[in-house]
Amino acid sequence: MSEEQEYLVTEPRNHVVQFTLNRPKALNALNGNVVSGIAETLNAARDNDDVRCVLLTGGEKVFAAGADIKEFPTQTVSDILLDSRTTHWEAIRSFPKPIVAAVNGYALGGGCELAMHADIIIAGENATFGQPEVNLGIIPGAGGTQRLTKVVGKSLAMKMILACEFIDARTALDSGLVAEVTPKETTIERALDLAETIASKPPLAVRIGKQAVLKAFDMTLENGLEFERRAFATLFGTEDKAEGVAAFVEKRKGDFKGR
Ligand code: DAK
Repeated sequence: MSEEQEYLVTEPRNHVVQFTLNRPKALNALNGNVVSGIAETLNAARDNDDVRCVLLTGGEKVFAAGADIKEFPTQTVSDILLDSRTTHWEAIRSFPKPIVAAVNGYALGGGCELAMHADIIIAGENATFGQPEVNLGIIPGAGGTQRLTKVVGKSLAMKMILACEFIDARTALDSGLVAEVTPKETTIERALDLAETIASKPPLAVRIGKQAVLKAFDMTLENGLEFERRAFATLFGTEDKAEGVAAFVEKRKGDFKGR
């Protein structure tokens, strides 16, 4: 991986695109180029039927130490309000296919927020999560106050956001922020295996399953259950459902087309 490339996009497994942050000297700080690179990659992956799952990682040492603070001194209120990064974050938020994050080392500020945009986080034993923006006189700006609180609860979120205390991988696991903790050497491999497994499933069911789970965050239980009922019924009309059921009955592996 060349030092000049601030990120790398690869296709390490069938139907899986991997986005690797690559600014190790700046602890993978998310500058404008990288944030727009993530959005562009996801927009392309969204429109490519061959892509069924995305893996986000920063490698074995660090995920991302937040937005690039060195871009902050010249930024004004209107710069931030009109910042194209808001559109880029929206592209990440609304990406309809599954995202798995492999997090080693620091995931701070925008880095923690980026990880929380993933649907599943696999953390290395060396992972450290935090939202230290208050140290800079600001607050999290890419959903951290909302998503972290919904995932880990009020008290821990307040401790992380107001006192800027970091949490380690085990605490992240105990609080539900991450799905698994692995040795740092195997985090990416485990996340890739998971991404490949997801990519082998019926794509429409996976996509609608993601949508339905996310509804739990912003709908009442009643509305969420109604969404689920309708989505469940809709999937009964798909070719993938016919193939999945036939494959089960015939004791073979399903061949899913996403239709
Ligand atoms: N930005 C730029 N450079 C960074 C950086 C960052 N966030 N974090 C680290 N670096 C750089 C350091 O400046 C240093 O560079 P050199 O001095 O060698 O040139 C190099 O990475 C190594 O860092 P340290 O020497 O500090 O390494 P340590 O091991 O001593 O400390 C640390 C590691 C992660 C604890 C420390 O670097 C640190 O506290 N970093 C800052 C963490 C932070 O405050 N993160 C939050 C940033 S604010 C937006 C949405 C969201 C956001 C912004 C806009 N919109 C929708 C518009 C998000 C905001 C943020 O994330």
